Amino acid sequence: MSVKIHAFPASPRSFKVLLVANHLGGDYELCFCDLSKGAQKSDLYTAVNPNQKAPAVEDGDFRLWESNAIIQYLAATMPEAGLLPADEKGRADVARWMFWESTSWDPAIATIVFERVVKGLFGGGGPDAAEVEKALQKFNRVAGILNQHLKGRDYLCGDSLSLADFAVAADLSMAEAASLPLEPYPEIRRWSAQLAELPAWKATRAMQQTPAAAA
Ligand SMILES: N[C@@H](CCC(=O)N[C@@H](CS)C(=O)NCC(=O)O)C(=O)O
Repeated sequence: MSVKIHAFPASPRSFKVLLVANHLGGDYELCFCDLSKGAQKSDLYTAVNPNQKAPAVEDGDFRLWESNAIIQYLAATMPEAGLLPADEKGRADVARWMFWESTSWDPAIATIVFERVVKGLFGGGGPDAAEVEKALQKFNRVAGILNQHLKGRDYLCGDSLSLADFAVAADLSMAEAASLPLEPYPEIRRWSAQLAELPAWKATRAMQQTPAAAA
């Protein structure tokens, strides 16, 4: 793997891509996309990702955006890491949780993170209580599903770590900062604590703390 990863390590979607890249141990070049300075809106970056959002990847002249598509691509370049099951049903199971992440889990958490953390950091004012309340209701609905699924399981899919664990757990990288209400979900707390012990998680966390230094 030798790709350019455009990312803002503090944000959960960028965290997800860097986490997988770090786990795969590949050599990549981090291109710091400073969302706090509007770097995602530059002409140069817009040519890479017309959505003007991070993350994005360049592998030669191949450009890819959408964090789940990116991690799928990275994992596919290193099948020996075993993050994508070899069998159809196993792969479908991983895909199911990744789609669930982008349609249910990420939107609920992203709103809470935006209202409680991002707005404050980027000078957008205080949290909108009604938005937070709506997002918390969504969060509790989907967190209940995840918590139930994790009962008796170490990983989301099968008996080993997969891309699904990384995709879903990455959204919790801001759990503390955004005061996500995880107390009623012991299985989620157990599972995410286990992922947080991975060397790749620790390495990515360190990049989050000093994003500019890592760039
Ligand atoms: N579905 C996209 C979401 C990307 C996204 O919304 N990124 C946010 C940061 S986490 C962003 O770049 N926001 C900047 C903006 O909207 O101006 C993915 O998973 O890659």
